[in-house]
Amino acid sequence: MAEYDLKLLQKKMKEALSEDRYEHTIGVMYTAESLAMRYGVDMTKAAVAGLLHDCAKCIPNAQKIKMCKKKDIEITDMEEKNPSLLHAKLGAYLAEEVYGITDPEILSAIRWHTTGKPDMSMMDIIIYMADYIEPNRDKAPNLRAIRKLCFENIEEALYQVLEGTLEYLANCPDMIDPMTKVSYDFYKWKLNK
Ligand code: DGI
Ligand code: FE
Ligand code: FE
Repeated sequence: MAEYDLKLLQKKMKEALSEDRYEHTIGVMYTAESLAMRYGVDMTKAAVAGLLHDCAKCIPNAQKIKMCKKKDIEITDMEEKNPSLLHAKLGAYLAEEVYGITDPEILSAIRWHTTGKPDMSMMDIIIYMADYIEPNRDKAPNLRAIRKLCFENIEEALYQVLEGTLEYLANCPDMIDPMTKVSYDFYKWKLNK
């Protein structure tokens, strides 16, 4: 069983991220731990995934592209147009190669935290939702209700957030990442909507 030095990872994130992004990261870490308590998943792994989920966020976009090309990480057309989307897959790569994380559950949660994907694991869902509801967030609509719902029925909360993301992007449909849409379609089907 891998041991994680959470304090050391925190220190590394403080160096890698802007002040605001670091505050957000700590919020996601604690929120993910709370959701892990509620849903019976490994709290330490949730904390590590929360801490590292945005580890590539503050790399300038041009450099994100360069790094992906150098490391043979696939860049989709959508990511080419909107390179900030790359921070999820580049983050999973850095979590493994730079921060030494080998656990597939943690790496998957980082990889899919921006678009989601169909049939996410509970760890994936927890990081996706903790990112959305952590205490420093204040812009999303309906946050009060979504926060409460996360602790009652997290798949329903996930569905509502995916729906809201698509609604938000509805006036610029070519900005919608295909993965966001297939995630939404999957949960719409799964929850009989
Ligand atoms: O990195 P964070 O800001 O903490 O949060 P995040 O990783 O969820 O990324 C946030 C941005 O990603 C937010 O502005 C919404 C955007 N996003 C999510 N799905 C899509 C998307 N942007 C586009 N263009 N298309 C999507 O499908
Ligand atoms: Fe992110
Ligand atoms: Fe985030």
